[in-house]
This record gives sequence, structure tokens and C-alpha cells, in this order.
Amino acid sequence: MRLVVTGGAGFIGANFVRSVVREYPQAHVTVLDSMTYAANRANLHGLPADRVRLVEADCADAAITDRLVSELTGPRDAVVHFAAESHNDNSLATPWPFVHSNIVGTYTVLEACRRHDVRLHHVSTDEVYGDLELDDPAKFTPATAYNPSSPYSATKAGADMLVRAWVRSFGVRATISNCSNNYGPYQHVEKFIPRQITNILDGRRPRLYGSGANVRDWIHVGDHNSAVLRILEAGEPGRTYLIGADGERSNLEVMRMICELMGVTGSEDGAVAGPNEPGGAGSDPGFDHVTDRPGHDLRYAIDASATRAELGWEPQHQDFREGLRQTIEWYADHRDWWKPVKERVEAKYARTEKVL
Ligand code: NAD
Ligand code: TDX
Repeated sequence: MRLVVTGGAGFIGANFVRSVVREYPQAHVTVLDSMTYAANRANLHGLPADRVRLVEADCADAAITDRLVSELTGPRDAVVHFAAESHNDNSLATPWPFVHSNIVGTYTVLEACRRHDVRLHHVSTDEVYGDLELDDPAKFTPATAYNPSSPYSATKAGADMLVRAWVRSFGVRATISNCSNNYGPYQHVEKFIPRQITNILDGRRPRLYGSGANVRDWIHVGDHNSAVLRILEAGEPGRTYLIGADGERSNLEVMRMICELMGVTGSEDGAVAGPNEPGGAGSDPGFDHVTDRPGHDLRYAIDASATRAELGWEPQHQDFREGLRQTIEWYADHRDWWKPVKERVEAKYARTEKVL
């Protein structure tokens, strides 16, 4: 089996490549990644050079994408399309790269798959469905209407629509998955969970947008990727699969759990106090409430029952607290991985973020 994995040097893509190498001893992977700020060569360190090749290029570059896709001639060969600009906050500041990578990039991948009749799996997000009220018993299903809120989610929705059109109009053999919020190793420190963990490890105060009432539906990256692998094995071209692990939690709840697991308590002077340092809990929770995200989606919730039933897929990381503990341990053990970019990420946030 040969795979072209776009975005394979980013968070979910690199975890995916690692899973493929581990679980499919005969598989060869070509990573097509433009190595944006979100990519890191270290994400692929230690993988066998005869089984994983990194091609540094933009998936919107038709000549290169076409050449790599043309190499996929076996019956189980496929493109797995993770490449995207992925951070909502960045999309609010600078939308163009999102239009380029997410829409033009997906168009270019689709055209290559059409030309060479290659199977495609397109990785998307639950954010295409917009958001739900906190007290709404509903969850997103494959029948939920698209209603994206941010430039990021709008470009992902646009990409999904292109895939659907290429399936119907040109018979491209593509599947789509829409997954909820991922956490785990190799996630960029701009994202919520790694940002708070590395803030604490770095002696900074964790940052919660607004009141923290917003709800996200957390899934471990390993579970997202095991579902993508099941879709590659048994998914039906033309279908959309929702991936989630019933992991709804408010941001405030997650923040409190991180603080508790890392032994953070509030202190009189506002500094982060570790477990063995003095610092009364008082009224200081140990983290700051800061400026809310404009247009901040309230709640995401995935109903993955159809995916579970049809593909026999089950998430393995059902204990969120334990998954979070392991993730904290990973960041504590990999300071060399995140430390070089931490300062720049925080400086960028500091330009707009105010403590409430
Ligand atoms: P990420 O930002 O960590 O990684 C994205 C990767 O894509 C990076 O390596 C980047 O260099 C690469 N890339 C960006 N534009 C490219 C281009 N034009 N050509 C080639 N490579 C390009 O993102 P992630 O969190 O790993 O997300 C991967 C995919 O999963 C995205 O499509 C995202 O929409 C989707 N997704 C993410 C989540 C989540 O919680 N992170 C949830 C559901 C779906
Ligand atoms: O410092 C922070 N404080 C905070 O309260 C950051 C960075 C975020 N937040 C909040 C905003 C969200 O409600 O935490 C929640 C999660 O934020 P992000 O990690 O930025 O993720 P989100 O915007 O929910 O989108 C993520 O899940 C869906 C991924 O980034 C997307 O790529 C994916 O499609």
C-alpha cells in the first residue's frame, strides 16, 4: 500500500503517519507538506527512511501534486488529505492562507485524483456545521446543514463541498470525515490544550477565552486516526463519516483539570504557583480570563453512532483525564520540541489579548 499524506508533518498528519508505519509493515508513505509554521520535521523523526519520504511542497502546486498522485497505482493506494491552515484565531487575523490552502489546495488534490483515478480521503472538521446551544440536546449528524462561522470553518466547508461535487460530477472515489477537537502529542502550542500546558511549564499564566462556558467535544488524536484508517479500509466512496468520542467538556472544566493535574493553584501576586510553592487558592483560580474570540462558536457535539455501527470503529482513549495526563507528560518530556516557538506564539497572542 502506498499513501500520499498531505499535511503529514503537522499534528494529526504526523500522528497518522506514525500509526501507518506501526500498523502496516508493507506500507510506504509520501508526506506532501509545505512546512508552514505549523509543521515540524521532528514530528517525523525516527521513522524509517525507506518507508517514509517527505516532499516539501504546496499541495496547491498542481505539477508536484499531480506527479506524486500519479505514482499511486496499486488497488489499496490512496491520498489522505490533512493539509490545511487549521487555527481559527489565525484565520480571523489573516484569512487568505486559509482560502489558498484549504480551498485551492483541496481543488488541486481533487484534480490530481480525478486525472489518475486515485482514491481520496479528505479530512475535515465538525466546525463546518456551525455551533449548538449549550442546552440543546442535539448533536451534529451527517444530515446537519452546513453553517460555518469563521474563515477557517468556511474554507473547510468549501473544501468539503468541492469533494462532494467531484464525487458526483466526476466520479472521484472520495470519502470525507468530520471530526471533533483533537488532543495529544505533537499539537502546536497555539492550540488550547498545549498552550495551557506549556504556559504552566514555562511559568506563565494559563489563558481562558471569556467565561470558558464554550464546549468542545474532545477526542484523542490516536482515535481520530484509527477511524480514518477504518474509513480507508472499509469506507464507501461518496460517504461522509462523523468522528467523535462523546467527549463534551466546557473549556473551564478542561482548564481546571489541567491546572489540577499540573498542581497549579492561584497565588496572591497572580504568578503561577506550583504544587510545592506557597500560594493560597484565595479567589485566584491560577489562570486568567482573557478577551473572547470574535464569533466564538459556543458548542460542538458529534454523533458518531453511524460511523461506529457501520465501520465497527470504537475509540480506545475513553478516559479523558488519563489522556490529558499523558499529554501533559509528553509536553513536559519534549521541551526541546515546543520551546523554540513558544515565545513567538505568546507574543502574537499578546497583541490582541487583554486580561478581563
Ligand atoms: P496542523 O496545522 O497541525 O497541520 C497542518 C499541516 O498542513 C502542517 O504540517 C502544514 O505545514 C501543512 N500545510 C498547510 N497548508 C499546506 C499546503 N498548502 N500544502 C501542503 N501542506 C500544507 O493541523 P492539524 O490540527 O494537524 O489538522 C490536520 C487536518 O485535520 C486539517 O485539515 C484540519 O482541518 C483537520 N481537523 C483538525 C482537528 C483538530 O482538532 N486539530 C479536528 C478536526 C479536523
Ligand atoms: O488560549 C486559548 N484559550 C481558550 O480558551 C485558546 C488558544 C483557545 N481557547 C478556547 C477556544 C475554543 O473554544 O479553547 C477552545 C479550543 O480552541 P482551539 O484549540 O483554538 O480549537 P478550536 O477553535 O475549537 O478548533 C479546533 O478544533 C476543530 C482545531 O483548531 C481545528 O483545526 C479543528 O477543526
